[in-house]
Amino acid sequence: MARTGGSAPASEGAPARHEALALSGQDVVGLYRQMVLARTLDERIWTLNRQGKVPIAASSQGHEAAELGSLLAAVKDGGCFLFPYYRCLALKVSAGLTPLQAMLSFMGKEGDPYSGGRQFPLQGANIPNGLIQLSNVVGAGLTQSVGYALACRLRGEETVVLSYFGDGASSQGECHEAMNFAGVHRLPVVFICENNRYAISVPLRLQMAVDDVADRAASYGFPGRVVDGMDPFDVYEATLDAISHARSTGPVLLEMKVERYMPHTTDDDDRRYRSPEEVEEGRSRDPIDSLHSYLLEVELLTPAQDGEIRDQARREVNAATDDAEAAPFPDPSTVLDHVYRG
Ligand SMILES: Cc1ncc(C[n+]2csc(CCOP(=O)(O)OP(=O)(O)O)c2C)c(N)n1
Ligand SMILES: [Mg+2]
Repeated sequence: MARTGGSAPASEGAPARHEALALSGQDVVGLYRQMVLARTLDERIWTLNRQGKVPIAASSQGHEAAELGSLLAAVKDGGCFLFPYYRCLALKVSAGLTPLQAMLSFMGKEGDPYSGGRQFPLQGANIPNGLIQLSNVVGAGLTQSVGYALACRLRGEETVVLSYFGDGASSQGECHEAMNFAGVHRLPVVFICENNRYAISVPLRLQMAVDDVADRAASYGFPGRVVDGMDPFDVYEATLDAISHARSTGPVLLEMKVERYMPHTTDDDDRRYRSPEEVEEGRSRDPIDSLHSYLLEVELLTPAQDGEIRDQARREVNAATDDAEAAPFPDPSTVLDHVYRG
């Protein structure tokens, strides 16, 4: 008997959960494939940090269902633009960035498509894949994404902007400014808060006096909804709905409750502020395990196919690691290229 969890199949007689959402078997297996690849890459990056080859990384382990369920909705819609934040590795590699491009960026190598090895990893504009994350200043992406949505409106485009941020960012002044402005002008933005209950070491109860970030939406005049961010189907359904509302009516705030499996970044030691039991409890609801069980139960996946998906992810990540290690660092004589000097 497969484990029931966030992605539990429908009961006897009812359509399977993905069918009820008009998703094909290929869609769901594709989602699983993306999750496995993102996790494999993320784990490798962490190992490379410990070997001294990656200076710093923020992990999306535990956030995959929130990032990839919402990305699937954006892809199905076909008219979205993404403003991720620094934790969105899974989102970025599934939105079109290759594992090699990601690895070059994490190692600070010449071919880094974002900044040629000069910036925090995966940070900057990646226009071919419809991604902008200009900095890791917490909350700054929110106002930028709202400005982008306003520009789309002025140009007469139908684009909906998906703006990702953390629970800690929701306590920043820029979050208020962005949501207030978006609410006043009914801009086509879906605000996606990946609430992992921590801002580095600061727990949620010291960041805000209410339980749900989603409650704040009411004060900006638009809907807010709490979503189980460990369940890709709930995430997909809520995001698709929110995109449609954003395009026709105005902003929506989705609060995805997620787990952060790793420390804040590779520079952090989370044993100083949370118990191993708390992390273990979160791991018992791993979105990859739940989707795996679901796929076996609805017979969209066999153990052999699963093995092939995992081998394929390992091969891709191995090749990306080898190629990025062999790539040169930027030529020191180019250090001031693309730098604004006034
Ligand atoms: C304006 C600003 N203040 C502080 C920091 C340092 N900082 C980096 S990440 C972070 C925590 C953000 O937490 P949250 O928004 O919940 O995102 P998470 O990392 O948990 O996904 C802080 C305080 C920063 N980068 N920018
Ligand atoms: Mg957080």
